[in-house]
Amino acid sequence: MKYWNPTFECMSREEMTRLQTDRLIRTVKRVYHNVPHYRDKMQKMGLEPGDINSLEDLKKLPFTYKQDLRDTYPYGMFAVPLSEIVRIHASSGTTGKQTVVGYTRKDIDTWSEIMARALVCAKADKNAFVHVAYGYGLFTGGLGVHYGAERIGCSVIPVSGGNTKRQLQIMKDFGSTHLACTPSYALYMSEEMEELGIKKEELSLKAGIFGAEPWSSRMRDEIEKKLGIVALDIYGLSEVMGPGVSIECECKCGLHIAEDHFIPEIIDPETEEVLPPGSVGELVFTTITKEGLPLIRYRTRDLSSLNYEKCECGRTSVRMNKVTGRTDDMLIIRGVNVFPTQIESVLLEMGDTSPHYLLVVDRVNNLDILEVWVEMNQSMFSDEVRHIEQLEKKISRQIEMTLGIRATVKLVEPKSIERSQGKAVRIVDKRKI
Ligand code: DLL
Repeated sequence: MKYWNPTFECMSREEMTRLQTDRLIRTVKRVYHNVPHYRDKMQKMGLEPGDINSLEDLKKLPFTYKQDLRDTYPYGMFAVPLSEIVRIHASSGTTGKQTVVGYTRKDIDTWSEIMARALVCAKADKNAFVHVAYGYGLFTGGLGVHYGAERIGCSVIPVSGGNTKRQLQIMKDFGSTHLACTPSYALYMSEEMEELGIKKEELSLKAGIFGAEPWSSRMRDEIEKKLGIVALDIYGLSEVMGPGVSIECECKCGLHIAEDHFIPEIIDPETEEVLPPGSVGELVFTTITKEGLPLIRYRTRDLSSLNYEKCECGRTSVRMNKVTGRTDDMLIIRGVNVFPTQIESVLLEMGDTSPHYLLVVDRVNNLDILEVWVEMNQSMFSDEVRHIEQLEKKISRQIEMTLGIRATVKLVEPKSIERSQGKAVRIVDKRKI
């Protein structure tokens, strides 16, 4: 099987434009009538649904930001009654509150369809054993891949994350052919294999779909060599759908966007102007088939560029180049999105420290580690070491409870974190990806 759905994956540009235009017009009508937040925004701009008649008109529409979802937390931007929602997922917000996303039955169906396309790019078929080591739960990775693999008829092994030794045992014994996890976890697994004396020849792995964090071609080479597989990049974000918004094909030169469901644009994040194909800028997506949470011109904060040239694989959908960075300060630590402001909220809530802190991120043995340096206040500085250690543990526990990531907290002397003249420097990222 070369394609999952050639009708849509290999559509001519003219047909795609027609389809997108038709779906865009319908989406704009739907959000205008069903989502007060969009109606207000459009009315303030003097826009009515009737003003949107072509893809060219897209740029007239207002942007949507993560902040909009926060302002309407949890369900304010949903475009259907809650009785129509069959699934909820969530991802990190910039502070305490999560960004909540909801899916109707049709949305889950669409998501399964695009994930099936993605897995077919990695040559999965009915005989494949798809080992899902993305986390299950509010994160979209686990269930997203799961439903796509079931749609094809693969045997899904829903391992979820963690317990690497057990993962490897299962992979060996159950005959996993396709691995889905973050690229850094794939690399970590390969090192554990060396440690445990498991040879890649003992596994049945053929391919992997790795994403949820940025990774380089150097990292791809290493994963492919160590695991003896084809490693493909998969991109997505909860707000837009989850994994599967775009996927690499065997040509490994850009990720095909499921354009029949999401219209991409690249903008200059400062001027907000739409940039011509090929330019690097911020990716913006408009969903054109989603029912639960349709989003108009959603600002991803991810940096990439678009390539409309024909791909050798035969798919005609536009490709986005690998994401090279972000326009904000979001960190991805072991696949978990972390905003410095979330850590700041935890520190402020606990109130025992000064508000000067630094996040030090590194990658040791292919696993991300996070250290949070926090300045003690004067009174604590004279305290006993035992108290200081207790507080470090307490903060660390609180961070894990709130953000779901483990961090080593180091209380440092007052005034020891460098003060900045301008914007505070909160992050030292030592990872070489
Ligand atoms: O990470 C969805 C996903 C799950 C994608 C599994 C791929 C595989 P969020 O947790 O909402 O969703 O995080 C979305 O992660 O805006 C990017 O910054 C980053 N990201 C996701 N995939 C890639 C990738 C999932 N392939 C945010 N390369 C996005 C670089 C990626 N960054």
